[in-house]
Amino acid sequence: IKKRTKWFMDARFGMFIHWGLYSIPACGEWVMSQKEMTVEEYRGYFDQFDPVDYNPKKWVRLAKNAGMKYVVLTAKHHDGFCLFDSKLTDYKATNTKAGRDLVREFVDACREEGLKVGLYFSIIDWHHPDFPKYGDKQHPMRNNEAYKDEKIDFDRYLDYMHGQVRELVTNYGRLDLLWFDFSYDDMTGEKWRASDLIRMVRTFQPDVIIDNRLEGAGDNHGSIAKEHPLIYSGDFASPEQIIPPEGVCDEKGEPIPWELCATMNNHWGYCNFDHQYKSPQMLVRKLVECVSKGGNMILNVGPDAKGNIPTESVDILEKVGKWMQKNKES
Ligand code: JFZ
Repeated sequence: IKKRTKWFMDARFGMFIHWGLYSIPACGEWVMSQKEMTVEEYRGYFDQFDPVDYNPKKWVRLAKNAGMKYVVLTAKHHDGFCLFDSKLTDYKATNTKAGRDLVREFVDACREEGLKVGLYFSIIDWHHPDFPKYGDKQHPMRNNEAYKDEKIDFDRYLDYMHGQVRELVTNYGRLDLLWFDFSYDDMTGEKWRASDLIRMVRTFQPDVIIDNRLEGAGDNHGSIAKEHPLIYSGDFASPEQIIPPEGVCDEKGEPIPWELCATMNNHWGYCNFDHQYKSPQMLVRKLVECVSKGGNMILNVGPDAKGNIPTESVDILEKVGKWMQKNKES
């Protein structure tokens, strides 16, 4: 097991935060794709975005009091909207009513509270003109005949995507974790020029730990468990929602780092009609099960459009925190 994953293996419990323009329609982060919205239609949320209650210190303190040791925020999700001040696009928080780099404040808050900092970055981008549309499995315009014969320059998209990752790894000091999401179909690492991407990341952030989703997602762990992992195989496996019954092992049967990503209800992004929250008891049991099998759990919250974590989630995290406090090693 690589040395850089030590803190991660010790940390065991983190907070995932899915937050962006999709918090406004309040029905999950896939709304643009689910409702097959055009870039123009979706732009309405960009014009509306005004997170008056954004206070990442509050989020980070909540995480810390729940016993979490790291926090990962969606710097950019599939919709392409950037919470950070990318020089490569106008489609960013800086140009909304928020008027500032929201990732910067998040990173500062984590450091101030002494938690490790992670950024989620979607390699999928439904806003960029050079991203494949018609016939793609999940693009909002996948069924729109108007895009059938459209010529795109995918390399131009990749230059843009790599450029944004470069901004993230050079403009915010030392990052602890990068969470790329995700390869699908035949979009394996090479199609994203993932070897170059990771080499670039490593020149600036030799110790950052990286998930395994440049190679796949869900059940497909990619080459991380193989004898000769690819350079972009990542530092940890990222099973989703379901705890692997035996943990995650490599080909020789040796355990490898992994992290269950789980959300409290049934959505990642804020959803105002999803009240199906797991109980604090169930979440503690899940965490204990992950840890007993050598894994981490990253538990998701979806703040609303103003920047407030739903009260249900706050309540659950406070109860989890009480259990952590009572049972922590002295
Ligand atoms: C991905 C995102 O699409 C989703 O919005 C969220 O950010 C989540 C943490 O990650 O969701 C996936 C991606 C791939 C699989 C499942 C969920 N998969 O292949 O099983």
